[in-house]
Amino acid sequence: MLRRCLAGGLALVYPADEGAYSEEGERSVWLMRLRDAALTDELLREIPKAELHIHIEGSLEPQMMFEIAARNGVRLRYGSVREVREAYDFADLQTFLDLYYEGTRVLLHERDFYELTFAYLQKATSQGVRHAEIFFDPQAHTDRGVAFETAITGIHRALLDGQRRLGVSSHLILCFLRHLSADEAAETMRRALPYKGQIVGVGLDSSEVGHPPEGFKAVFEEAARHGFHRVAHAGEEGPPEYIRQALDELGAERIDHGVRCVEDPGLVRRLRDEQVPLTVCPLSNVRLRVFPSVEEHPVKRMLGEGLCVTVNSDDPAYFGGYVADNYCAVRDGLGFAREDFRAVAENSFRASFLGEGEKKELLEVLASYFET
Ligand code: ES4
Ligand code: ZN
Repeated sequence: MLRRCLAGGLALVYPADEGAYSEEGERSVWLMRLRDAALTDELLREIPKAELHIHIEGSLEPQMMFEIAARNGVRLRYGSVREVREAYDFADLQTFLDLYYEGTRVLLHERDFYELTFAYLQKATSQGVRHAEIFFDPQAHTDRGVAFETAITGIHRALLDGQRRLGVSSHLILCFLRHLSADEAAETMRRALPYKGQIVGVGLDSSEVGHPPEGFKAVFEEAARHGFHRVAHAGEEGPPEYIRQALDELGAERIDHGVRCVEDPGLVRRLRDEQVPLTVCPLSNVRLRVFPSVEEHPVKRMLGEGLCVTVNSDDPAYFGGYVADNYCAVRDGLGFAREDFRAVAENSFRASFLGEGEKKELLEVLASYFET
């Protein structure tokens, strides 16, 4: 089907590799995509958007990893930035996480967390991010002897400066590491309480398979009692059942990833009917081999099914791109059109934990961007 072109010239784009055809009975039909020539990288960067799925520790660029390691006297197992990048060839989520936790070892002082966070906000604002809801993994730091206070104070100070100097608003979401115990999550919740005013919600991340959401029911209930929003990674590598558990047992208001919902039509219906936001991260899913390529990623189908999809970066330093780079990837790989980008950007503000007034303001900025 030809897509309506609202903004100028159309270009025919043929798939880059010969494998990208669909089988229709006996016939092989080349998929030809119409690409809106006006959808330049620059235009996609300029779309006002919220980023709702970004792990701050996953924004640690190799360059910064080396700088901070040097000043903190931390020995890395790589000799150069190039060697680090070469190591970023992941077989799955776990092989990535092993390197991700290794990278966090350089972060020792408040200043390190500040610089990491402010650098992310600079990069994000250069890609059109007006509001960011940022995950952090306190247990990745407290388990190494770095105080909860050190991490959150550095991050929070950068968030305040981001608002003041860059005009980007932000919220912080504390993630529990699901490969650790529920008791350790509860202890982390207790440590967070003195900083309640600096944290908008709790999440659940790390190694998914074998660590179902239901194990964290009690700590999510405790978080809810304290007024925290709740989100959870589910259906990234784990089965659709984990998405159901995240909703029913944890009271998750958004599902991070959620892409394996496509295997379960009943669940897709539910997610659509309830308009549960899904924070999808296409480049992450390809790098971690959840899907073989962006061309085969279901995000366009999910949007077409009426799901509340947002597009995000996850761990941008490790997965080859920030949020607008993910927008470019779905343009190139899946033929995302102008109205698709408008939908995901609108969803990003609607699905955020901003107040209704702030959402309305940002949705108006977005509307005027698309209408001029
Ligand atoms: C993560 Cl991609 C991903 N999945 C689960 N947990 C994570 N922590 C950081 N990145
Ligand atoms: Zn994630």
